Amino acid sequence: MPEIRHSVCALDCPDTCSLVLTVEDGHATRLRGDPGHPVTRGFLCGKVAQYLEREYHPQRLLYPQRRVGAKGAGRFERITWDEALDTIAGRLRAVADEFGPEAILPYSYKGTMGLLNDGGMDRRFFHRMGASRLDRTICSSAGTVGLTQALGVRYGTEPEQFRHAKLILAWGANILGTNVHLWPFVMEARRNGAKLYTIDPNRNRTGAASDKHFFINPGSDIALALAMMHVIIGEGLHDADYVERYTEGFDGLRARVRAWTPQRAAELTGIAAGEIVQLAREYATTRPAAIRLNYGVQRSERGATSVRAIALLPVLTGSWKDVGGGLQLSTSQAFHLNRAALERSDLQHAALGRQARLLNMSLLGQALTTLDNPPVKALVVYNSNPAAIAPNQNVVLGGLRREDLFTVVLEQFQTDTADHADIVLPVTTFLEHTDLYLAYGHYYLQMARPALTAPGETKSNNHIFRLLAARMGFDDACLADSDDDMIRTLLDSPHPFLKDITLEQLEREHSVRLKVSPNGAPFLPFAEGSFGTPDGKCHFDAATLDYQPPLESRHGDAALHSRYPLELISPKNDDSMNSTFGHRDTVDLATATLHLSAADAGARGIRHGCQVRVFNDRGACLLRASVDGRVRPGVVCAPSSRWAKRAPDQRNINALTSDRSTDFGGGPTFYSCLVQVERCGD
Ligand SMILES: Nc1nc2c(c(=O)[nH]1)N[C@H]1C(S)=C(S)[C@@H](COP(=O)(O)OP(=O)(O)OC[C@H]3O[C@@H](n4cnc5c(=O)[nH]c(N)nc54)[C@H](O)[C@@H]3O)O[C@H]1N2
Ligand SMILES: Nc1nc2c(c(=O)[nH]1)N[C@H]1C(S)=C(S)[C@@H](COP(=O)(O)OP(=O)(O)OC[C@H]3O[C@@H](n4cnc5c(=O)[nH]c(N)nc54)[C@H](O)[C@@H]3O)O[C@H]1N2
Ligand code: SF4
Ligand SMILES: [Mo]
Repeated sequence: MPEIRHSVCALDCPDTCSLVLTVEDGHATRLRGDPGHPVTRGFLCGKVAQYLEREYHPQRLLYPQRRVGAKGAGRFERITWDEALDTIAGRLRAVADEFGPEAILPYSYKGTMGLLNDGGMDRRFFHRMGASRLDRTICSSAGTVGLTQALGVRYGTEPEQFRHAKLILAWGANILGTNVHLWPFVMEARRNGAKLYTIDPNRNRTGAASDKHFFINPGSDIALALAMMHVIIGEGLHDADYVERYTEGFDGLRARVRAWTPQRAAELTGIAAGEIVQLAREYATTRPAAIRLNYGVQRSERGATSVRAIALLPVLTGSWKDVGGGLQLSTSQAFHLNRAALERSDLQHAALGRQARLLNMSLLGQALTTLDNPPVKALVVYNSNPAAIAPNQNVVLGGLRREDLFTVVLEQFQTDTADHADIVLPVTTFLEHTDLYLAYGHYYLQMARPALTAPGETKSNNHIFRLLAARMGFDDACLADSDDDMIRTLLDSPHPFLKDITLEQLEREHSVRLKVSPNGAPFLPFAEGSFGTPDGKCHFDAATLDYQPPLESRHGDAALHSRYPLELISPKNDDSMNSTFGHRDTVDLATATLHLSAADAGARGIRHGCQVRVFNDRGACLLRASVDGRVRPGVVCAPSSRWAKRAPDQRNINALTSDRSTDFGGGPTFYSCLVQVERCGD
């Protein structure tokens, strides 16, 4: 008899879907979205609708392995768990003895969003050891700072309320590609007369499906936001009462934006002045107006300030008062789980007598090749594929190929990074282990139990770090906590949003709405101010709100731009998840593509479908040209990220991207990247 089991999609996606699995004789035969979940609403994105292909793929890693070929060559032999754990514990101990424990670096990101397997026993283990700490900046740290500077806290409009909007701005947000469960709410709003506008250098599927698409030059969003404020304040369209009650620094803002005329912004953004005026007026006078801001804008050199400037718009117009107004970048900070007790950073003090050093993950290449006192001698990678996704890939690969670096990789598949490991450990998928899930695109907390048996000798991250702790001889009781102990620890929080939510309730109901508002009423976080600042007000702080074009842009370093005249962006591919699913041929094809304008193609003798070489001073990679109107002249776009090893030159787009940091937050500037393109085949 088929059995129905529940799970939660653990991929790094705002939607965090509730899943329903049909299981027959222990084998999953069907995976679908939970029809009862208010955001999942019974459907899945294309990539996870086919997740069973990945779950049962013949290339799944099932046993521990030891490298027998050169680093990067991908030749391994099977070993036992005992051998693997003994080797790792022995090498880590030797490194700590000779160079100090900070010579050991954990490297992880969001292969899973499950709180235990993302940052549970691993954190306790590395803190107990006194290893270097990793600053997890690769994705959203610039936006995190920008949003916090604006609102004091990182949450916003509920996805369910977008259905009430009359104007929706998708600002650097590919809703259909990266946040598809918002789309039904957008469509419901449109059926009721709402307009959807997209602001993006790349006319992707969402742009093509919108009422109006504004092609904006990469990294110039601050100029657009400031000019919109110029119009809104200049024409008296702001909400004077809201501004008076709940903000500080309006006079400074008024003075600051006076110089930001639409004409000035038009030159920088590439959007005509008349269009900017029209957009500002429409945004300020249509109620409710909701902004879906996503992380695209903050992967540029002024990324944090871009987010901050945009997040001030609904404050200026008082849009936070409206059901269906406001802005969403993330909802994650509403989940006030007890992360401190989960991670136990206090354990560092026992090991080192102080906090361990903090290394920026976006500068991995530099950390592996130039760092001293101590150098990084051991690297433990899990939930991430840095050889494919980290910027400045040639430097990263140089580091990963160091003969004196001991590298452990916990993986489901033999990725580019796993090819560089000394030891590879096979791990479970989210369908096979217990975990607790917050979300960054809605307000439901969810828990999942294993729905399927772990295949081969796979184990969860959380369990592997428990085993490693024992092998190292660490006997702190918290290093032996069970998964359930750790979930209870997370739920042990005094915050009212989590009031009375228990493991037992989550077990029963799978998904529980945070107590953000009574009886499911719309959550209006800033309707009456209540910003997350010390005085509860939003501070415009205009003295620090200004715009300089990115160095790597058409208005930046003129000498560089004359050699590399094209602005490269490498946004997310619709049907994959960063480098996850890189084993699929369809994904490889889509992420081996460079979109360019007919003018830029024609000037270089490039025809649709021919091979091109993209290059700059950091490196080069080979892609297939697509001449298709997705970008304007001067911009090229390569959906990311393929497995580099599948490329003819073993490189992907990150061979081009820069590891220069954003204005705040230490984020990478993937989308501030100047390149040249040449034809190199048919
Ligand atoms: N299908 C799919 N879904 C995903 C992912 C994936 O790889 N594939 N990745 C997940 C992850 S890790 C994340 S962080 C989220 C990210 O989700 P998003 O932030 O939506 O994704 P991005 O592709 O980074 O950027 C969104 C849009 O910003 C545009 N953009 C780039 N530069 C600029 C700019 O300077 N200004 C403006 N206005 N727009 C710009 C891009 O062209 C893109 O269309 O998605 C998650 N979901
Ligand atoms: N050029 C360019 N580069 C980018 C971006 C871009 O837009 N353009 N986006 C950046 C962003 S926003 C992000 S978030 C990063 C994403 O970079 P990563 O976080 O490295 O994401 P993935 O490439 O999806 O790799 C995740 C890996 O974790 C593995 N995994 C899944 N579940 C588990 C588990 O339970 N345990 C273990 N041990 N492994 C597991 C998967 O098999 C997969 O290989 O990429 C960044 N890189
Ligand atoms: S990747 Fe996102 S949209 Fe797709 S199933 Fe997972 S949570 Fe849902
Ligand atoms: Mo991300």
